[in-house]
Amino acid sequence: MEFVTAGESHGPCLTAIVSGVPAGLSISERQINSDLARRQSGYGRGGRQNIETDTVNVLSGVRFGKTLGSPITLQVVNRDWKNWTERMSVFGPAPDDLVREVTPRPGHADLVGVLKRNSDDCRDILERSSARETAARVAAAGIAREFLAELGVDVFSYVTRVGSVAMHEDDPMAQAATYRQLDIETSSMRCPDPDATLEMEGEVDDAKEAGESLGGQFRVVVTGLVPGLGDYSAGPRRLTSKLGAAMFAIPAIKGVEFGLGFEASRRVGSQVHDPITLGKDGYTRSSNNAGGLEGGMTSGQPLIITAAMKPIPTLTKPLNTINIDTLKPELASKERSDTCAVPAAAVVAESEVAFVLANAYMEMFGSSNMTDIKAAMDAYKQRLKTMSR
Ligand code: EPS
Repeated sequence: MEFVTAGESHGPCLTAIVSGVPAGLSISERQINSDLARRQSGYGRGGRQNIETDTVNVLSGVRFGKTLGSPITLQVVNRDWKNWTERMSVFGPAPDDLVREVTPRPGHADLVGVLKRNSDDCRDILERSSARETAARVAAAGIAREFLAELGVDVFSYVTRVGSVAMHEDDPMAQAATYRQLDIETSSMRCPDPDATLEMEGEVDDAKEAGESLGGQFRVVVTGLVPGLGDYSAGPRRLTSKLGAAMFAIPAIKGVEFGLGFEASRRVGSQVHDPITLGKDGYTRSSNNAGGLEGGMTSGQPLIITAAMKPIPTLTKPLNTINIDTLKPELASKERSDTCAVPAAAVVAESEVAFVLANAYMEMFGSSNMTDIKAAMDAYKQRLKTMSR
């Protein structure tokens, strides 16, 4: 399963084409729309989210609610486009009164992008490097999520840190899969701890007041996985490498940890590795410090990935930059932006992870149609049962 997205932040729409989807998978617009709404949520988002109510139009590849096995086209219309028709016109000369973006924002793709593309307008770059594009990814991954749901796999995320405020967890690897999704989704920061949520909101208020932006950390948790997805036999086939690449494909992600992550490097072996035991359903572990990955494969325990997001580069109290026209020092441009988008980034990360896992399932159990895939998975599960009896 592959996807490609297209579309500028203030163009007419965002589009995603998802290919390689098995036939016979039930798709619901409602489910994709609820993921799109979650991506728009979070305390600290900017004015754009008041303009947009992202919803998906499914334009190909689905008939009577089920996938055909042909490419699926998904469209998310940009409601803000109506305010940008002249500045973002597809054809015709640029308007005489066009104001070019000439003060690149440190931390964004603006400067390196204009150098690379030989452009005199940072807007040529920022329209695509904007995290608005992630709406298309979330829509695309809606297909992967439906696929995983049919195989009994659930993907969720929660925010653990915003700036200097961290949610307290005694043993994150033991707790991560136990949070109630209702508690996460009803928190304005998508954090299951109500006290931490309030503190995070305060942190956002202070940052906004100071013209600052904030990053943070979140975890993606996946339950219901079969053991053995991925491979140990070659580096690029390790699920860890694929998941790592997918996480770093999200704008602003600066660090990714699997399971205990960096903490594992500080402990002795016996305090890291998860003892193997036999439970009623076969082999299991008495802890999950590995975060569900061993030897580049799923262990059958919940997959737990933690990621760190840097603060958004657009500041209302901007940093110094150089005007690319005059080559004189100036303050960076003040694009409308978010103070904090960590809760949204966590939803995007769910999407990236879902795509990787959907592919890992198809690699193992086939890709033509859901009936055959489920039969292959059931046979595999049956064999695992007999191996632990
Ligand atoms: C975003 C839409 C954008 C930004 C944000 C993400 O809207 P606009 O640029 O029209 O205000 O709010 O983009 C960035 C954080 C960024 O760095 O580019 C969205 O829909 O997620």
